[in-house]
Amino acid sequence: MSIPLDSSGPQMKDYASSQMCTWCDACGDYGIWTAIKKALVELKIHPWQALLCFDVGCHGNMADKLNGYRFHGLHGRVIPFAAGAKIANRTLPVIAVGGDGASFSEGVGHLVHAIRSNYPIVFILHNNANYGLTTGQASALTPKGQKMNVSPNGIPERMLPSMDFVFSLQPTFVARGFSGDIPQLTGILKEAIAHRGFAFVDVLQSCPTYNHFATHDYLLEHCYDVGKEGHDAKNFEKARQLAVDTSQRIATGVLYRDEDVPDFCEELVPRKGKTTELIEEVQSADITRFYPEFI
Ligand SMILES: Cc1ncc(C[n+]2csc(CCOP(=O)(O)OP(=O)(O)O)c2C)c(N)n1
Repeated sequence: MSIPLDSSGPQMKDYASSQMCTWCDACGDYGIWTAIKKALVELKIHPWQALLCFDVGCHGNMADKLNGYRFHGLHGRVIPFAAGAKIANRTLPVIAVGGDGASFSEGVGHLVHAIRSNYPIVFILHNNANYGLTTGQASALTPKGQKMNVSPNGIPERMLPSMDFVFSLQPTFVARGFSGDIPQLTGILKEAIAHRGFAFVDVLQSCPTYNHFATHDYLLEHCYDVGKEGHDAKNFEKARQLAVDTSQRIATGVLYRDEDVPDFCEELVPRKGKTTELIEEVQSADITRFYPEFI
């Protein structure tokens, strides 16, 4: 993908917004918010050179907490918005941000097709294992038996095995980060932005108000960096195993990457050889002659 570079580069303050953050004290959203800005700054991408798309939820409230081109859509629908924008203008890095509720329930179909289509966008999953904004209901990623606000007897359903599910769809980039490790997450996001196709980044985040099972301290104790243990991110089976087995330790870092698969835009025959982008080809057309047919 082509990332517009500017040797002068932005600074963190260029991404600052005048809106106050409203997340709870110690929410993992602060760490993810910081890592997104740091990754863009370190890649020398100015706020006007990227598009950030947000789902609805606590994470989605980031939409006005940073400066730049941002789109705040409907619950569960961030991926189609982001993919559409990317298809219209392939020169633009596009980052979509969604919660685990939105992404593995309301919008799970979009995630399936984004991976299958290999849309060249980054998808950051704010994985707090619950529906945060609506006050702590269970999501598909809440463990079975866990007591939640409106489930005092514990969750009756099995947890959706999200990573196994993602790997079953033949992804081209899968990473996992932790909201408490901002330097590592910044590096992961930089690699995701540079990836050729769809980059799935699962970020385990603390939710001190509603998630009392995978707390910041628990994640801090269990997460380790696979990059420091010599993991080969080309090894699909090993990556899948590392992603799925979190019983003893939780593998973080870039787990899997395949840069040899063409992305969705590269596969579009009508776009082959075009030097323009779709947004440059928009023309006004006179459709008044069709009115009588529909009135
Ligand atoms: C289609 C639809 N269903 C439900 C809602 C209500 N709703 C808004 S935010 C939210 C919870 C979001 O949870 P998640 O996606 O996990 O994000 P988080 O708040 O945890 O960051 C829900 C259920 C909605 N706005 N639209």
